[in-house]
Amino acid sequence: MKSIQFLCLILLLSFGAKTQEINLIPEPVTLLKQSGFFNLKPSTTILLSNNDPELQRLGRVLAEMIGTPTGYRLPIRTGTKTTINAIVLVLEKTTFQVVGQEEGYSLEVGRNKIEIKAQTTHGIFNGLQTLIQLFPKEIEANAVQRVAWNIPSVSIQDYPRFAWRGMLLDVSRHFHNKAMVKSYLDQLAKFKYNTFHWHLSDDQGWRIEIKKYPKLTSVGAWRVPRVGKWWKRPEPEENEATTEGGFYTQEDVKEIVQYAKDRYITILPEIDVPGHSLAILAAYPELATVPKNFKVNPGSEFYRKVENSLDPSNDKTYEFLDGVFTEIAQLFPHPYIHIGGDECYKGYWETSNNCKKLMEKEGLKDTKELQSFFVKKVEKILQSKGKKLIGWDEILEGGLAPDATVMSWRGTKGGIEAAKMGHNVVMTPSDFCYIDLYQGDPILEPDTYGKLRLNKAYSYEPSEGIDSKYLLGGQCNLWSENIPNKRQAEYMTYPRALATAEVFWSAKDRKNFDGFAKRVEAQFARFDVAKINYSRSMFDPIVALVDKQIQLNTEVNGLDIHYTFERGIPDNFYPKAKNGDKIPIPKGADQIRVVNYRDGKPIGKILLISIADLEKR
Ligand code: TNX
Repeated sequence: MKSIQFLCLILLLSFGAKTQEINLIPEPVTLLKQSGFFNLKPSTTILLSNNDPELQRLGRVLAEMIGTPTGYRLPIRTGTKTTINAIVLVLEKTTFQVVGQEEGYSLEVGRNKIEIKAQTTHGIFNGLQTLIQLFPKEIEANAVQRVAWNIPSVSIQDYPRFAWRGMLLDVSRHFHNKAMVKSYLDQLAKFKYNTFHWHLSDDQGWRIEIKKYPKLTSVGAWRVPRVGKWWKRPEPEENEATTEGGFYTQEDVKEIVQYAKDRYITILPEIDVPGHSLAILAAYPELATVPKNFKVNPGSEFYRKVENSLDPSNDKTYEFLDGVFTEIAQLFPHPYIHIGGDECYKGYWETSNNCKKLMEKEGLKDTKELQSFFVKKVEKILQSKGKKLIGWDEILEGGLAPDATVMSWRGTKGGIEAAKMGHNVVMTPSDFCYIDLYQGDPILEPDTYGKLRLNKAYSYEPSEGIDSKYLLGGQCNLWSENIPNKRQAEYMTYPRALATAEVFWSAKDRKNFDGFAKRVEAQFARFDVAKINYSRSMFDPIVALVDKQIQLNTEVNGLDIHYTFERGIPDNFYPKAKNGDKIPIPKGADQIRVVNYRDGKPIGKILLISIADLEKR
């Protein structure tokens, strides 16, 4: 009898051991694995250290997160009496003596209880996200699952490296509705993002109700329906119905701001001016240097051919912006408003008499200084609403506004320069942080601009060349020219947003790509349960022409590469290459097919590319 009990115990422990895998993203500052696990039962109590209303809310949030997939209705109690079989949330002012302490937390999982301690409810919230990631993946389900709810014993101390951990979503190029935005925020919160940069206006659509300027949405939010290659789509026809688009009412915005706040995410609204303003001009043509019958752009080529910049010499422009920013400032609690400032085409300013006159009067030597004049005036408008200005790094050109913060996207130099001048910076260099770019071979991916693989996104080091005093943090950006829907938004966001989450949260010395890739894969399984899309492009072959030979590579370790120059579909019986091998091109070869295998199973897509294409690259 004894030996059977013993056997059962061994089985139980080994079952427990199987669930012991810990795959947290972002990686915590310190993590100590211990033996054993906590088993969650229907009787497990959520114990809150005090009556703080927000702590109480978080207790209910936790009960709900656990309730749906487990089917358990965990009781919630308040008190300090030590208990067993409890998840204890302790809000106390004992300080972490570290940077980012406001968001820090400790998490102890023992056999008898789980305890999260933090000095702020934001810290508690972060601890909860980590705790959920320690659960079996089925915790992500939205219906009851039958699994043992074991949580591996562990001791974690954690806090962020940077205070600003952002994600931009462009809702102009393609409109993404309220439900999509909420779902997107749900995911961001899991990876400890705390800033949602909402790109609300651009040439292809204005997306937020402004009561004072109703045409912004009745006209500016709608365009003619088009599909096809972005920038090559047929232009709007005269009198064609504008049926594609959408916008958020102010009630929607309030709801989303609150939804984000409940997840410890603040929303940074962006109104992109003075360039990228075609949707504004479609609604209010009088704000252009030469008013015309402007049309919201449907993805056709127009840059430089059609004016898309506001007239900086017109008082009405500033009156308009004052009206818009009054309402924006009231809707969004974020201390900043993003005014864009990027890629402003100034060709029409150059030929405008009013602009020339203004430049002469103000002693502005070129249109870059004219844009700087504009931005400085906008900064005053924002300040009058109690807001700080942030803009893309173009706002450096022609002179930076006195208190402006710079978002560095054209590489890192804008950020470096601004920080040297004593301005705050947020880093989002396109070659590391633009998740609208190709994540695998362009032949296998939807059209976009440049390339950004997962390992490159992961390799980013934000502090290079920048005094940490001015470095607020960074973000990654999902521009949506080629993001028609939620599934594609998720495909482009994950896994690269996991890399960025770690870049901006985790300690520098904890970074390790191989370990990260393994954790990403575990996260994929959780996404599957949560029905969130993601890209598996990190498993795809990488093919290049080097020294007149074909070089084969993989992005992650441990894959076998199989290939053929003949007309067959390669599998693991075909020739095998090692990572980095260079293969001579056989005479007459016009194409190569490559596929990766792992442990005898195909993984990733089959890549077919012509030698001619490779030569062109
Ligand atoms: C540049 S980043 C832009 C966006 C595009 C993006 C595409 C920035 C400030 N401007 O308008 O969508 O590239 O990658």
